[in-house]
Amino acid sequence: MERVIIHVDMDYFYAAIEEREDPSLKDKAVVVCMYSNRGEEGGAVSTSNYIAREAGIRSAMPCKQAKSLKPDAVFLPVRKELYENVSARVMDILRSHADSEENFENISIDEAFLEISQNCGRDFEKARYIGMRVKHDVLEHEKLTCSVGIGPNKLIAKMASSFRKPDGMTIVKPDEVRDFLNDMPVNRLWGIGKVTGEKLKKMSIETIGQLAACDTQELIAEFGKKRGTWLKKAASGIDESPVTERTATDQIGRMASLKEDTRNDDMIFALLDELADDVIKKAESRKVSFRTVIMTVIFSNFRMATKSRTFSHAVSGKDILHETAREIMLQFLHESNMDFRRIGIRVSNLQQDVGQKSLLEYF
Ligand code: TTP
Ligand code: CA
Repeated sequence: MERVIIHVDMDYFYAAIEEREDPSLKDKAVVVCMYSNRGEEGGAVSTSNYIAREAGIRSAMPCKQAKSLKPDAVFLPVRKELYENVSARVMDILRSHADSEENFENISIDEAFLEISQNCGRDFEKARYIGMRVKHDVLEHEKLTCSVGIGPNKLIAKMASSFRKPDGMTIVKPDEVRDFLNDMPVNRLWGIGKVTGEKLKKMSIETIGQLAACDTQELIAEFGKKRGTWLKKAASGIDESPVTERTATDQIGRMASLKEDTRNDDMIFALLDELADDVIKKAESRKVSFRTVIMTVIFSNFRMATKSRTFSHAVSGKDILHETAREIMLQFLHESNMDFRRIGIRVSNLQQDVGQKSLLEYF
C-alpha cells in the first residue's frame, strides 16, 4: 500500500530561536556557540543563521575560526533548555498533523517524520495542502520557519526536505522518485557517510543513479550483505521502515557541570536534585512515566561512567527519581575517590500515561 510521509526540518534552529527572542538580531550574522566546559576559549559552532553561512561559517567549526571569517557576527552561547522547550512545542504541533500519535517520529531536536497517508487519502495534492498547514501552524504559533519534504517513504521525505531550504517545501511523488535521485551525488543519499562515499567513488560510482544501476552482488561483495542490499534499495528510492514513536529509545535527560570539581555531597546532591526536578517537569509535560533511570558522571580527569536502574514497571514522580538518583550517586561516590566534574541524569523506557479521558475513548 502506498504511503505518504512528511519530514519536517526546522531552519537554522538554535539561531532562529535566538533571532526570534531578540528581533534586533534579524539582519545580523548570528553564531550560536557551544563553549567548552568553562570559559569561552575553544568552543565550537553549534549552528549559525544563513547570513553567517554566507561567510563560510559551519556547524562544528571552532568559534575562533568563525570569528575570523566574520568578525562582526553576533556570538551567543547555546541555551539548550530554551531550545528543548521550543522543540517540545513544535513537536506537539507536528504530531497533531499525523494520522495518529503512533504515526509520528521525532528523530532529533528539530526534525520529525509524520505519516499522513490516511489524512490525505494517499493523494499527494492533498498532502501538499497538509504540508502548507504544517508550515503555517509552526510559523503562527512559534514564529519559526521550517522546510518540508513529502514522499512515499522516510528516505525520500528526508531528502526532499533538504532539497529547498530554508522555508522550502518539496514534494516527490512515487513516479518522480527516480528522477529526483538520479543525478544527485551519491553522498547525498541519507545514510551514506564519508567512508561509504569514498569507497563508492573508488568504484567510480558518483551519482545515486549509478548506484541504483549497480549489481547487488557486486555491492554485497564490497560492503557485506546487509549494507550492500540496503545501498541498492536506498539508491532505488525504496525504504520500508515505518514511522513509529520511538518510546523505547526515547529519553529525557539533563546534564550540567558542577561549579568546581568536587566530591562534596552537598554540592553534588544539590545539583542532582535540580537536574532531577527538570527531568520530572519534562516527563510530566509530556505525560510519560519511565522504567529506567540512567546516571552519567564525568570525573575531573574526563573519564566517564554510567550506571542505570530499571524498574519492573513504569514509575513517575519526583520522589522516586530523587531517591533513585541519590542511591546511584552514592554508589559512584563509594566506588571512586576522584572529583566529579559533570553529572547527568536521564530517564528512558518511557511510557505514555493513559489518562481517564483516553481510557474512556478505548471503549
Ligand atoms: P541541523 O538541522 O543540522 O541544522 P540547523 O537547524 O541549524 O540548520 P538547517 O537550516 O540547515 O537545518 O541541526 C539542528 C540543531 O542542532 C542546530 O540548530 C544546532 C544543533 N547542532 C549542533 O549543536 N551541532 C552540530 O554540529 C549540528 C549539525 C547541529
Ligand atoms: Ca534543522
